[in-house]
Amino acid sequence: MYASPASYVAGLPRPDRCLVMGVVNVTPDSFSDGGVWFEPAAAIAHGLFLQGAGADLVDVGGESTRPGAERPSVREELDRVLPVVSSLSRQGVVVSVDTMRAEVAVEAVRAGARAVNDVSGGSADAAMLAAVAGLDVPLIVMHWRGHSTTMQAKATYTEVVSDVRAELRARVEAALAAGIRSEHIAVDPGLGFAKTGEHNWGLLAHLGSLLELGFPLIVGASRKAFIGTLLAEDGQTRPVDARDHASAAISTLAAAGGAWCVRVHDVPSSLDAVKVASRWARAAT
Ligand code: PMM
Repeated sequence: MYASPASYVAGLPRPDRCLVMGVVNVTPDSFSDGGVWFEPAAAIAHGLFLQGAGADLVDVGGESTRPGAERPSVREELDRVLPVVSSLSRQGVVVSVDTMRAEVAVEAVRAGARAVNDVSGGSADAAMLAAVAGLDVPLIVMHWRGHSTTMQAKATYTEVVSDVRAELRARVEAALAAGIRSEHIAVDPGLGFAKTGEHNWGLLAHLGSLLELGFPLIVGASRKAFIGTLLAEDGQTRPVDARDHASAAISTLAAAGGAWCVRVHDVPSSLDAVKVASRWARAAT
């Protein structure tokens, strides 16, 4: 059950366990926390809170990827993320910027971001991979098939695990060809992006197959709809704000399955979870 210990991404923290990435969505409409951290001061305070709670890194995003979401303009996205990235970075928080736009990635790294988290794996903006190569920072390459307005129509697979693995491999090869160093790449199955709940569970249950790509693996399950469906009672989906225990359970299993990092909204529960997984794995060796 226990895959080899989490590998490292150059330039990011290296605790002796799976990393915990806390999420700050500076958006009016993200499904998990939309609108709550939309004002810069609130987003900054939340980022500091997540760091204080033990987050190894804090992911700042200005574009909602909820199914059906409309995209903000580049200017709007920059205005959302830059003040937050720069303030958190100045205060010692390790920040990744969650963006599909090269221009936003470049400006965010100039403002202090230490990594780029592109949910499109460099597919949405033809300039992204070369830009990240030029910045010489880590890139999270997520599996993605299209923007939020169209993605659920693309949730068809011959076999989800091998299809996602092959598509991720192609994106990693594109990243390497663009000049991104291999020690700067992490991969992500993109739970919920052009995927049904069934697909998400299949991917979680086969993280080992994704580890075969040979890159650190990040898992972003926190508060997603498939958890709400699992925990539904009397036909009522479990509300977003009551999915953190299950999210932490997934963090435990992901860490035990060899994940390098989990991307979560509630940091304390997942930090405890990955500590348990790490201690358990040590006892098993
Ligand atoms: N999910 C969301 C946004 N960004 N980034 C990565 N690397 N992996 C994810 O699974 C992911 C992501 C959407 O969820 P949110 O609205 O809670 O941020």
